[in-house]
Amino acid sequence: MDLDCIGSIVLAKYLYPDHVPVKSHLVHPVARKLMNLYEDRLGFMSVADLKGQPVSRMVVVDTRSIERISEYLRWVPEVGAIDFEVFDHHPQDSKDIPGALIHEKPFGANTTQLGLELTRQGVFIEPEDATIALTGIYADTGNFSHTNVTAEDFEVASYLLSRGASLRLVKDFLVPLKDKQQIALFYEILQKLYKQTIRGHIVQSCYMELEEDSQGLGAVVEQVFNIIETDLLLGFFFFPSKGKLLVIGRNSKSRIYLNEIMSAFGGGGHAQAASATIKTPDGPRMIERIMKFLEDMLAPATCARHLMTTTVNTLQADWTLLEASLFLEKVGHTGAPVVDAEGRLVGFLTLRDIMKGRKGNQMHVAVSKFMSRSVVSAGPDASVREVDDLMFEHNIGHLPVVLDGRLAGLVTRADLLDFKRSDRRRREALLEESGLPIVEGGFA
Ligand SMILES: [Mn+2]
Repeated sequence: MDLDCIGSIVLAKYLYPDHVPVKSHLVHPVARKLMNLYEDRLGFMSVADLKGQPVSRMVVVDTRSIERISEYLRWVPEVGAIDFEVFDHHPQDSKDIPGALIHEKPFGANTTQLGLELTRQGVFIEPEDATIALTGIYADTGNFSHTNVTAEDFEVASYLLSRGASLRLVKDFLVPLKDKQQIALFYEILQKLYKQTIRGHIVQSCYMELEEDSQGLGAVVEQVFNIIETDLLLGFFFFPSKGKLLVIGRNSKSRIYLNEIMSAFGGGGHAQAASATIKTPDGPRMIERIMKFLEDMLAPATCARHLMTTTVNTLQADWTLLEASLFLEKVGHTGAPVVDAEGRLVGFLTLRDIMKGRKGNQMHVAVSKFMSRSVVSAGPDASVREVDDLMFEHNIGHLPVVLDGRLAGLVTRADLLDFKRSDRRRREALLEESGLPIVEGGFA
């Protein structure tokens, strides 16, 4: 629904007072401001509200294509029983709604056709509706500057002004050229989206070749991201004349860090929104490499269960400090989790705790008296990042992993460092293998 479409709807309501306007799920970005202000007044029902409703007539405005109204027919039980009446200013098309009564007038704006009918019938139009309709005419005629403008467009505009349309509001609803380019891009991206599932994540991407670096590409990608359903959205914009590929990404999953993925080839940003600029003479080839890299990066995340040792040397709560001390010496540890007879984690005892007992001559006392009881632990599914944060925040060298209260394993600082080191090496090797060069970073 663009401005001319909404203008047409508002006037169609006068011609067909017993009909109900139905809102498309795709509102043109250019019409959003007007919709925000007038949505209540327009009194739309949603396409979903049509579900199971017996529909006998549909009045279609600003399009005559059956494809463009398919969303409206999805829930209607008997499409064959519907009488269609169409008001359009586009030329005939092979996708015309079959059997429809079509009113076709080649006016600059479609709103003009409905407005002309109202002037003939002498119908009284409210000032707010006149404003909405006039906005539609201004939008589709390029402020009366396009070559499609007809005398009727002026005639209806004049009538709407006389009915109290506000030119100040009309001007406010129309957007400048820069935004128009963005809107065109927005629609092109929507058309070109390619959907795939990578390791269980929905990834939508599009590829476009552009001549000029267009300002606000990030904002356009953002708009697309807001209306589609996806985990990841990647916009690839290749500038052949500049030998440059711009990658703009958006992400809705909390466990995916897009900034880390982008930083691998010189980009950056945030976990949810990041971008990179890569010098390359061959955009499509570079994208292949990036997607391969992405597939590896989206591998199921390493978590505590992968880092931990499952054969943990544990202490029993009822052992004496002396027994515990001898045991730790034997296994060469500086501390160990303490479990009860059922294997439940009840505390943690370190050599430092034992020192205290030794100083106080209490080596015969039970471990449970000297152990710390508030043990920091993690679940088996805790991410590497969470494990890292816990160990750093609490300044601990051992992190017990607990499942249903029972000790399932133990992550040590050495386990964590080993993992980080090998993970870094793995990424570096992958990058080298993929041939992704590092040039300049960027935010979008
Ligand atoms: Mn139109």
